[in-house]
Amino acid sequence: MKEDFVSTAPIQTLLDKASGLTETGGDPRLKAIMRDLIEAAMTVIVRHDVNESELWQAVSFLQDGVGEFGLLMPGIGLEHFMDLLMDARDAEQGRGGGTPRTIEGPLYVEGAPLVEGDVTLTDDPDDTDTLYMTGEIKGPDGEPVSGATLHVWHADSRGFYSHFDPTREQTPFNNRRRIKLGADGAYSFRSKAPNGYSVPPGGATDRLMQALGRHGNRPAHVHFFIEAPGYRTLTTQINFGDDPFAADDFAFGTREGLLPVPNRQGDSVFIAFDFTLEKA
Ligand code: MBD
Ligand code: FE
Repeated sequence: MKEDFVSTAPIQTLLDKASGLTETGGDPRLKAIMRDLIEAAMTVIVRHDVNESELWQAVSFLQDGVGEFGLLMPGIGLEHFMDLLMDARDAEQGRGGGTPRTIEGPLYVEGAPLVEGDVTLTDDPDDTDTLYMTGEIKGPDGEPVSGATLHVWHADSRGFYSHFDPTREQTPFNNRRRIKLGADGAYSFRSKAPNGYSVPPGGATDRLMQALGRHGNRPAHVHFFIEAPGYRTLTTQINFGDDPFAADDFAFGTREGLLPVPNRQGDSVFIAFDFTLEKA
Protein backbone atom coordinates (compact mmCIF):
# COMPACT_ATOMS: atom_id res chain seq x y z
CA MET A 1 0.00 0.00 0.00
CA LYS A 2 1.25 3.43 -0.94
CA GLU A 3 -0.32 4.96 2.19
CA ASP A 4 2.08 2.93 4.29
CA PHE A 5 4.74 5.35 3.16
CA VAL A 6 3.29 7.98 5.53
CA SER A 7 3.51 5.68 8.52
CA THR A 8 7.24 5.02 8.10
CA ALA A 9 9.49 6.13 10.95
CA PRO A 10 11.29 8.96 9.10
CA ILE A 11 7.98 10.57 8.15
CA GLN A 12 6.54 10.23 11.66
CA THR A 13 9.67 12.02 12.91
CA LEU A 14 9.19 14.75 10.32
CA LEU A 15 5.53 15.07 11.36
CA ASP A 16 6.47 15.47 15.03
CA LYS A 17 8.98 18.15 14.15
CA ALA A 18 6.83 20.00 11.63
CA SER A 19 3.88 20.15 14.02
CA GLY A 20 6.12 21.29 16.90
CA LEU A 21 5.23 18.23 18.96
CA THR A 22 8.85 17.68 19.93
CA GLU A 23 9.19 21.28 21.18
CA THR A 24 8.36 22.19 24.77
CA GLY A 25 6.39 25.37 24.06
CA GLY A 26 3.29 25.95 22.02
CA ASP A 27 -0.36 25.07 22.35
CA PRO A 28 -0.71 21.29 22.91
CA ARG A 29 -4.14 20.99 21.28
CA LEU A 30 -3.05 22.98 18.24
CA LYS A 31 0.09 20.88 17.95
CA ALA A 32 -1.90 17.65 17.99
CA ILE A 33 -4.41 18.97 15.45
CA MET A 34 -1.68 20.30 13.13
CA ARG A 35 0.04 16.93 13.25
CA ASP A 36 -3.07 15.14 12.01
CA LEU A 37 -3.80 17.84 9.45
CA ILE A 38 -0.31 17.61 7.97
CA GLU A 39 -0.49 13.83 8.03
CA ALA A 40 -3.84 13.96 6.18
CA ALA A 41 -2.28 16.22 3.52
CA MET A 42 0.68 13.85 3.16
CA THR A 43 -1.68 10.91 2.80
CA VAL A 44 -3.56 12.70 0.02
CA ILE A 45 -0.29 13.54 -1.74
CA VAL A 46 0.83 9.91 -1.65
CA ARG A 47 -2.52 8.36 -2.49
CA HIS A 48 -3.09 10.62 -5.51
CA ASP A 49 0.49 11.04 -6.73
CA VAL A 50 0.22 14.81 -6.33
CA ASN A 51 3.24 16.45 -7.93
CA GLU A 52 4.94 19.73 -7.05
CA SER A 53 3.15 21.68 -9.73
CA GLU A 54 -0.23 20.48 -8.49
CA LEU A 55 0.73 21.27 -4.91
CA TRP A 56 1.54 24.86 -5.85
CA GLN A 57 -1.66 25.05 -7.87
CA ALA A 58 -3.52 24.10 -4.69
CA VAL A 59 -1.62 26.75 -2.73
CA SER A 60 -2.54 29.34 -5.32
CA PHE A 61 -6.21 28.31 -5.19
CA LEU A 62 -6.29 28.56 -1.40
CA GLN A 63 -4.53 31.92 -1.53
CA ASP A 64 -7.14 33.31 -3.97
CA GLY A 65 -9.89 31.73 -1.94
CA VAL A 66 -8.91 33.08 1.48
CA GLY A 67 -11.68 35.67 1.33
CA GLU A 68 -14.18 32.92 0.55
CA PHE A 69 -13.25 30.42 3.20
CA GLY A 70 -16.63 30.98 4.82
CA LEU A 71 -18.28 29.83 1.59
CA LEU A 72 -15.89 27.00 0.78
CA MET A 73 -16.54 25.39 4.14
CA PRO A 74 -20.32 24.94 3.70
CA GLY A 75 -19.71 24.21 0.00
CA ILE A 76 -17.62 21.15 0.78
CA GLY A 77 -20.13 20.03 3.39
CA LEU A 78 -18.05 20.65 6.50
CA GLU A 79 -20.58 22.95 8.12
CA HIS A 80 -23.41 20.47 7.55
CA PHE A 81 -21.12 17.75 8.87
CA MET A 82 -20.92 19.64 12.18
CA ASP A 83 -24.73 19.53 12.39
CA LEU A 84 -24.76 15.79 11.72
CA LEU A 85 -22.11 15.31 14.39
CA MET A 86 -24.04 17.34 16.97
CA ASP A 87 -27.23 15.44 16.08
CA ALA A 88 -25.44 12.12 16.57
CA ARG A 89 -24.08 13.24 19.96
CA ASP A 90 -27.55 14.41 21.00
CA ALA A 91 -29.02 11.05 19.97
CA GLU A 92 -26.40 9.23 22.06
CA GLN A 93 -27.45 11.27 25.08
CA GLY A 94 -31.17 10.86 24.41
CA ARG A 95 -31.47 14.53 23.47
CA GLY A 96 -32.85 16.16 20.33
CA GLY A 97 -36.36 16.18 18.99
CA GLY A 98 -36.92 19.91 18.65
CA THR A 99 -36.81 21.86 15.40
CA PRO A 100 -33.71 20.63 13.53
CA ARG A 101 -30.61 22.75 13.69
CA THR A 102 -28.93 23.72 10.45
CA ILE A 103 -25.91 25.71 9.33
CA GLU A 104 -25.37 29.35 10.23
CA GLY A 105 -23.42 30.19 7.08
CA PRO A 106 -20.90 33.02 6.78
CA LEU A 107 -23.27 35.99 6.47
CA TYR A 108 -24.55 36.67 9.99
CA VAL A 109 -23.69 40.11 11.40
CA GLU A 110 -23.90 41.00 15.09
CA GLY A 111 -25.66 44.05 16.43
CA ALA A 112 -28.87 44.15 14.36
CA PRO A 113 -31.55 46.49 15.73
CA LEU A 114 -33.48 45.10 18.69
CA VAL A 115 -37.21 45.48 17.99
CA GLU A 116 -40.52 44.36 19.45
CA GLY A 117 -44.05 43.63 18.28
CA ASP A 118 -45.24 43.19 14.71
CA VAL A 119 -42.07 44.32 12.96
CA THR A 120 -40.58 45.10 9.56
CA LEU A 121 -37.15 43.71 8.78
CA THR A 122 -36.43 45.59 5.64
CA ASP A 123 -35.23 49.14 5.16
CA ASP A 124 -35.71 48.73 1.43
CA PRO A 125 -38.54 50.62 -0.27
CA ASP A 126 -37.85 49.17 -3.76
CA ASP A 127 -38.38 45.43 -3.65
CA THR A 128 -41.96 44.56 -4.43
CA ASP A 129 -42.66 41.09 -3.01
CA THR A 130 -43.50 41.15 0.64
CA LEU A 131 -42.76 38.23 2.94
CA TYR A 132 -45.05 37.71 5.93
CA MET A 133 -43.83 35.23 8.53
CA THR A 134 -45.68 34.23 11.66
CA GLY A 135 -45.50 31.50 14.23
CA GLU A 136 -44.73 30.51 17.77
CA ILE A 137 -41.70 29.45 19.76
CA LYS A 138 -42.61 26.43 21.82
CA GLY A 139 -40.94 24.14 24.33
CA PRO A 140 -40.75 20.33 24.29
CA ASP A 141 -44.26 19.95 25.76
CA GLY A 142 -45.80 22.47 23.40
CA GLU A 143 -45.64 25.19 26.05
CA PRO A 144 -45.08 28.77 24.86
CA VAL A 145 -41.48 29.88 25.39
CA SER A 146 -41.38 33.16 27.29
CA GLY A 147 -38.83 35.95 26.80
CA ALA A 148 -37.18 34.66 23.64
CA THR A 149 -35.03 36.68 21.27
CA LEU A 150 -35.42 35.78 17.62
CA HIS A 151 -32.46 36.80 15.46
CA VAL A 152 -33.47 36.90 11.80
CA TRP A 153 -31.41 37.56 8.70
CA HIS A 154 -31.93 36.95 5.00
CA ALA A 155 -30.97 38.05 1.49
CA ASP A 156 -32.82 40.59 -0.63
CA SER A 157 -34.80 39.79 -3.79
CA ARG A 158 -31.57 39.45 -5.77
CA GLY A 159 -30.00 37.09 -3.29
CA PHE A 160 -27.64 39.66 -1.74
CA TYR A 161 -27.15 40.25 1.99
CA SER A 162 -26.57 43.64 3.59
CA HIS A 163 -22.87 44.01 4.56
CA PHE A 164 -21.93 41.65 1.70
CA ASP A 165 -23.56 43.23 -1.34
CA PRO A 166 -21.07 43.91 -4.15
CA THR A 167 -23.67 45.64 -6.34
CA ARG A 168 -25.11 48.42 -4.20
CA GLU A 169 -25.14 50.07 -0.80
CA GLN A 170 -27.68 48.45 1.47
CA THR A 171 -28.39 49.94 4.86
CA PRO A 172 -26.15 48.02 7.28
CA PHE A 173 -28.92 45.99 8.87
CA ASN A 174 -31.32 45.69 5.97
CA ASN A 175 -33.19 42.38 6.43
CA ARG A 176 -31.53 41.83 9.81
CA ARG A 177 -33.24 42.21 13.17
CA ARG A 178 -33.30 40.88 16.70
CA ILE A 179 -36.93 40.50 17.71
CA LYS A 180 -37.78 40.51 21.41
CA LEU A 181 -40.74 38.18 22.02
CA GLY A 182 -43.23 38.17 24.86
CA ALA A 183 -44.70 35.58 27.22
CA ASP A 184 -46.74 33.86 24.50
CA GLY A 185 -43.70 33.08 22.32
CA ALA A 186 -45.48 34.42 19.25
CA TYR A 187 -43.62 36.22 16.48
CA SER A 188 -44.79 38.09 13.42
CA PHE A 189 -42.74 40.04 10.93
CA ARG A 190 -42.89 41.34 7.43
CA SER A 191 -39.95 41.81 5.10
CA LYS A 192 -39.02 41.76 1.42
CA ALA A 193 -39.11 38.22 0.09
CA PRO A 194 -35.60 36.85 -0.43
CA ASN A 195 -34.44 34.99 -3.49
CA GLY A 196 -31.83 32.29 -3.63
CA TYR A 197 -28.16 32.99 -3.05
CA SER A 198 -25.37 32.30 -5.57
CA VAL A 199 -21.66 32.30 -4.81
CA PRO A 200 -19.71 35.17 -6.44
CA PRO A 201 -19.24 34.30 -10.15
CA GLY A 202 -15.64 33.47 -11.00
CA GLY A 203 -14.60 33.35 -7.34
CA ALA A 204 -12.76 30.48 -5.70
CA THR A 205 -15.94 28.72 -4.56
CA ASP A 206 -17.53 29.05 -7.98
CA ARG A 207 -14.42 27.70 -9.68
CA LEU A 208 -14.20 24.75 -7.31
CA MET A 209 -17.91 23.95 -7.77
CA GLN A 210 -17.54 24.06 -11.58
CA ALA A 211 -14.46 21.85 -11.45
CA LEU A 212 -16.42 19.33 -9.36
CA GLY A 213 -19.37 19.40 -11.76
CA ARG A 214 -21.47 21.18 -9.11
CA HIS A 215 -23.06 24.63 -8.75
CA GLY A 216 -22.99 27.33 -6.10
CA ASN A 217 -26.69 28.02 -5.55
CA ARG A 218 -28.87 28.01 -2.46
CA PRO A 219 -32.67 28.14 -2.41
CA ALA A 220 -34.38 31.23 -0.97
CA HIS A 221 -34.08 30.99 2.81
CA VAL A 222 -34.39 32.85 6.11
CA HIS A 223 -31.88 32.35 8.95
CA PHE A 224 -32.65 32.28 12.67
CA PHE A 225 -30.94 32.10 16.04
CA ILE A 226 -33.44 31.61 18.81
CA GLU A 227 -32.36 32.30 22.38
CA ALA A 228 -34.54 32.01 25.47
CA PRO A 229 -33.85 31.63 29.20
CA GLY A 230 -33.97 27.98 30.22
CA TYR A 231 -33.78 26.69 26.64
CA ARG A 232 -31.00 25.61 24.35
CA THR A 233 -30.13 28.18 21.70
CA LEU A 234 -31.15 27.02 18.23
CA THR A 235 -29.35 27.92 15.00
CA THR A 236 -31.56 27.13 12.06
CA GLN A 237 -33.13 28.40 8.85
CA ILE A 238 -36.18 27.75 6.72
CA ASN A 239 -35.75 27.17 3.01
CA PHE A 240 -38.56 27.84 0.57
CA GLY A 241 -40.01 24.49 -0.41
CA ASP A 242 -41.05 25.72 -3.87
CA ASP A 243 -37.60 27.01 -4.85
CA PRO A 244 -35.91 25.18 -7.78
CA PHE A 245 -32.89 24.57 -5.52
CA ALA A 246 -34.94 23.37 -2.52
CA ALA A 247 -33.55 19.86 -2.91
CA ASP A 248 -30.21 20.90 -4.42
CA ASP A 249 -28.55 23.32 -2.00
CA PHE A 250 -24.79 23.73 -2.57
CA ALA A 251 -24.31 24.30 1.18
CA PHE A 252 -26.37 21.28 2.32
CA GLY A 253 -28.39 23.54 4.63
CA THR A 254 -31.86 22.35 3.59
CA ARG A 255 -33.25 19.73 5.95
CA GLU A 256 -36.45 17.80 6.34
CA GLY A 257 -38.74 19.77 8.62
CA LEU A 258 -37.25 23.08 7.48
CA LEU A 259 -38.79 23.30 4.01
CA PRO A 260 -42.14 25.07 4.30
CA VAL A 261 -43.88 25.77 0.99
CA PRO A 262 -44.79 29.47 0.96
CA ASN A 263 -48.33 30.50 0.29
CA ARG A 264 -48.00 32.99 -2.59
CA GLN A 265 -50.77 35.45 -3.30
CA GLY A 266 -49.90 38.04 -5.92
CA ASP A 267 -46.84 39.90 -4.64
CA SER A 268 -47.27 38.51 -1.14
CA VAL A 269 -45.51 35.48 0.27
CA PHE A 270 -46.92 33.96 3.48
CA ILE A 271 -45.10 31.46 5.65
CA ALA A 272 -46.41 30.13 8.96
CA PHE A 273 -43.74 28.28 10.90
CA ASP A 274 -43.48 27.20 14.55
CA PHE A 275 -40.18 26.43 16.26
CA THR A 276 -39.69 23.93 19.06
CA LEU A 277 -36.75 24.53 21.40
CA GLU A 278 -35.16 21.98 23.69
CA LYS A 279 -34.58 22.58 27.36
CA ALA A 280 -31.11 23.92 28.19
C1 MBD B 1 -25.63 31.77 2.41
O1 MBD B 1 -26.62 32.69 2.40
C2 MBD B 1 -25.70 30.82 3.32
O2 MBD B 1 -26.75 30.82 4.14
C3 MBD B 1 -24.72 29.83 3.38
C4 MBD B 1 -24.82 28.74 4.36
C5 MBD B 1 -23.66 29.85 2.53
C6 MBD B 1 -23.60 30.84 1.59
C7 MBD B 1 -24.58 31.80 1.54
FE1 FE C 1 -27.94 32.53 3.90
